[in-house]
Order: sequence, then C-alpha cells, then structure tokens
Amino acid sequence: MGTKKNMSVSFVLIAIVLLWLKTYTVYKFNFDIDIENKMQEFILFINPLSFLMFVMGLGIFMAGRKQKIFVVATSFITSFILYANVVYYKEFSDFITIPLLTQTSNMGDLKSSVGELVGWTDIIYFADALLILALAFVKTPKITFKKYKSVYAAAFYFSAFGLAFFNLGLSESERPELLTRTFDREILVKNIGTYNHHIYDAYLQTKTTAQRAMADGNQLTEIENYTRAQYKEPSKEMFGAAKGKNLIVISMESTQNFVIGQKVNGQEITPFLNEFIKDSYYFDNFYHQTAQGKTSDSEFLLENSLYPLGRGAVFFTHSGNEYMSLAERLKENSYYTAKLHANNKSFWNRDVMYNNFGYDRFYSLPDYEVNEENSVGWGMKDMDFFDQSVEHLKAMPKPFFAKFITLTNHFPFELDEEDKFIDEFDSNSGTLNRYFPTVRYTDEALKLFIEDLKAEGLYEDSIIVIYGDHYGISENHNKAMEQYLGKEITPFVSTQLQRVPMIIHIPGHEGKTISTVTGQIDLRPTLLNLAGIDTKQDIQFGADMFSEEQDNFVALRDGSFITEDVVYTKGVCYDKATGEPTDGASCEPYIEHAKNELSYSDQIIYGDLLRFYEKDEE
Ligand code: GP9
Ligand code: MN
Repeated sequence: MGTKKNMSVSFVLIAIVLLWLKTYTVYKFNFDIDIENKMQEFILFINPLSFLMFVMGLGIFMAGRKQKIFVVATSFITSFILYANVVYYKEFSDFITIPLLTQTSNMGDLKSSVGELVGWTDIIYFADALLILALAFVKTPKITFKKYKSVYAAAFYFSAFGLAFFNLGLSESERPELLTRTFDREILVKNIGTYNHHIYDAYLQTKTTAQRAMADGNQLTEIENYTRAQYKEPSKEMFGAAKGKNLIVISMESTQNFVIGQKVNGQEITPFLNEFIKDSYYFDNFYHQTAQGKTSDSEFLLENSLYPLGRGAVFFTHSGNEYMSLAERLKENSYYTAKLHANNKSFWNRDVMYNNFGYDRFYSLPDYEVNEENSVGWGMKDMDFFDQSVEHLKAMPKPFFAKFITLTNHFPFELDEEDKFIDEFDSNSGTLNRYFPTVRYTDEALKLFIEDLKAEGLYEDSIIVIYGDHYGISENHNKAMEQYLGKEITPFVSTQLQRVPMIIHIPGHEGKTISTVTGQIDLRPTLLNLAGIDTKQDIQFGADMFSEEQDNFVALRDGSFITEDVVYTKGVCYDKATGEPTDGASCEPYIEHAKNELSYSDQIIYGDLLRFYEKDEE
C-alpha cells in the first residue's frame, strides 16, 4: 500500500491491472462478442476483474520473494489459459470447455492445425506476464512487494466479493436466469467472463464426473427390462413407409397447437398448415415435454427418446455422455445427417452436442448470409433461412435427414411491418398480441419452403415432419389467454395448452387426424420405424405413434401426465371429458408410472449408463 511519504504501488495490483486490461483487449480483438448496448460493454469490461482479484489477490498474503514467484507464475498461467482460448477460438469460434477438450474429433482437428494457428508473434499475448517478470527483478522504491495488513487484505477481498456480486447482478438484469436458462457460451462469457466461465465449467464437470463414477452397469439392466416391457410393435402398414426417402424435420419455434385451425380478429393464423394438415397425418394430442433447456430439450427428446433434465439444460450438463441418437441410427442406415439453424453454433452448446450425436454437418450462422434486412428479433428471418437452406439441401447426398430449427417466432415476437400478414391481438399482453402475427409469418415461410421443395423436385422424395418445440405463451399471460380462448385457464387448461402441432407428410398418403395421446418422446421410434429401421433393442421411453398398441400416455417433465381420460397436474386429477377435478383413483395407477419413467431416464443421464449398453446378438 502506498503512503504519502513514499508513494509505491503494490506488485500484486500492477499484475491484476495488467491482466485485466489484456483480457479486455483480447475480448475486443480476438473474440467476436456481440455487444448490443453500453451496459453489455460495461459488463464485459469489468467481468475479468473479480476473478483476477480473488486469485492474484492471494499474493497480498505473501511478501518478497514468495510474492514475486506467486505473482509471476499466476500471470503466466492465467495468460496461458487466455491464450489457449485465443488459439481455440481461431479455429472453432468457441471457448474451451472440458468436454470439448476430451472430444477426440475436436482435438484431432486442433492438433493438425495448431501449426497454422500458433506463431512467434503470439508472444505478445504474454507481454504483460513478461513485464511482470521483469519488474520482479527491478529494484525501485516505486513498487512494493509487501504483505498487506489484515485490515487492508480484508477490505481487498471484501471489494472482490462486492464486485463479483455487482457483476452477477448486472448480468442477471441483462440476461435473466443466465446460469440456468439460456445457455449460449458467448453470452455466458460476455457476462461472467472467460475465467469464471472455466470455473463454472469445471464445477459442472466435477458434478457429472462424480455421478458418473458412482454408476454401474447393473442399473442399466433394470432399465432395459423396463423399456423392453414398454415396447410397442410398429404398425405393419406404416413400418418402412418412408424407406429410402429423405427425412425433413422442422422444429417450429414456440408454436403451440391452440393456433391450428383458429383465427384472430377473424383472420386465419396458420392458413398454410391448415391446408397442409389435410393431406398429412396430424396428431392433435401431441405434447411437448421440455423444461429449462427449451428448444435444446426438444432436440434431446427427438434424438434420444429420453427425458430432458428437470433443472438446467442436458445439452450443457451432459454433452459428453454416450447416446443412441436418431442421427446415428439413420447414419448407420446410410442417411446423410444435417442440422440447419441460423444461429451461433455454440448456442445451447449445440456444436458439441451435435458432434456427439454424430451429425455429418451443422449448418449454422456462418453458412448463411445474414444481414440487417433479413434479420429481426433473434436473428435471421425464417423465410430467408428456408430460402438459403434449399441450396444446402440440394448439395446433400441422398437420402438425407435434415433437421431445421426456425427462429422468428421467438419471444419477444418482433416482426417488421412488411412481414405482418395479420393484425396483432388486442389484450393486456403485448407478448400474446404479437405472437399471432409471428406465428402467421412462420406459417408463410413454411408455405414458401414447401413450394421451393416442389420446384426443386425434393418434395416427392421426402417425408416432411413439422412440430412445435415448446410453449410460446407462458402462464404469465393467462389473463390475456383467457380473453383469447374465452374460458378460464385452470391448471387443467394450462396442461392442455402444452400441446404443440405435430404433422407428418408422406407422399402418396392421404391425410388423417390421429388423436392418440403422444409426445416428443415418441418422435424417435416413430421416425425410425417409418424409415424401416427397427428399434426393438434400443433403450428409449417413447413408442411409435402409429402403433396399434399405443398406450395413450404422456408424462411431462414436471411429473404431470395425460392419458386418454385424465390429466394429472399439480397433484390434482382432472377428468378430460369435463375438465373438472375427479376422484384421484383414476390417476393413481399412472402416478407411479410417470415417476418411474422420469427417474429411469434421469438415471441414464446422470450415470451415463448407455456406455454400458451392449446390443444382443440376434
Ligand atoms: C436459439 C433458439 C431458441 O438458437 O433455438 O432457443 P429457445 O430460447 O427457444 O430455447
Ligand atoms: Mn425454442
């Protein structure tokens, strides 16, 4: 600490400030972090500081030689971590995570290109550490290597804590539920900083590693017996109905089923889908089963026919697990597999997870031409996304499995004037009001996409599956929803609102509405059976939606469930016919069943049990 007589600066403080400024400079020059306003810039600027104070700050408890060694070593180690991220980012436009490092294909890519990524001039990234090293040898009264008095040390750490909380508070207000809900690594780093991101990542890793270590293969045997007993024979007529055809699956952002066939202000909300349904299979009792991981949870359900987790996003927490993905099974059967979504590839940790699922290709942001004109709200407009995607489809080997994820109909449901084909609703919820025109917009985008597929000769060779990923209108908007639906929203109605559209179009097949109670968990077996791929031996919790043995049972992630006759939610059993609470006895037998389903699925994920799976010889 400085005194008036002899002004000197603490060696520890110099190191902190240098590293802090360097980190911020690297943020600006080496990472492509999208800054939308001054507050975000400010958060980005302060976010390295608390970590550096905590770690480098330990130097204030030491003096002289000890302090010098500690500060110099910490400077180099921290610089190295930052530099490793710079190198990694050059190649992958993403930040390092532990699962990424252990994924061999990624590392292989990195090793082969490391020569091109690293150069002598990179020494500049260590300039501050070298300066610190030099200062350690300089004898000047201007720098002090003293230990802090305990009162100063306490004040120092008190400030570090304060700063950390201040940083988190600002981030929370910029990005609510940052650590549990939305998981874009870029947003995470932007808010908590690159160093804290590593700590957070290490925490997730330790937790999963411990749970995984405690698991053993016997657990899987019990679960396997359970899922085998649940297996439903596919319908003879539908098994292989799409064999050899391309499989185009479209996940519609935030689209709930209540808009299908309905109007707002006397105008149809989904005119295209309403027509498309007429010559497709339409499942009108199909539920989303997602939780905090939203879109990524729906993708997880589709790929694995496993339930997502109750807390956090499994795409983030268990991306290193062994899975039996839909993509992998299709690939084994000579499909080319691709994901198409015009967003940051690291959003929801997709780049890592898709790699694990075995996708051949992920067409993400850099594969699209995105500009001011063709963007709104969250990014590229659906119409342009589909339009540019057709070119990608044309380039794919056939048959392909192409999975699309739309974006425009995402909260806060913004739209340019020229894209509003219908008027907003008029209620106290701006969200619900805007929802209708954005749903209508995506409907139009789908219409144009299908026209394009026809023009390119892809339509007749493809089966097209369209479904909603999760709800768009949360319970916060119940008042406005009551106004639109013209009825009270009880927990029963809320649960029914979790239905999302589900449409399967197969060339040459006539349209049919199927009202079996089904959910996203059923997608994997249904699609594989349509492709003529048997799933009898697979561990999955869903069943073919065309099966005559379908049990009309869907469990939602919160333990609610729906059968042919009842809806069970928040501990109350409702009669579907009346929507009124009924005798608990009608729900009783299923309560255990729902619990078992969810807990078996959780056990698979927490224990990474599929690594013990062995296929029986037939
Ligand atoms: C982002 C998109 C939206 O890429 O999939 O995710 P959500 O917020 O709906 O989970
Ligand atoms: Mn979504």
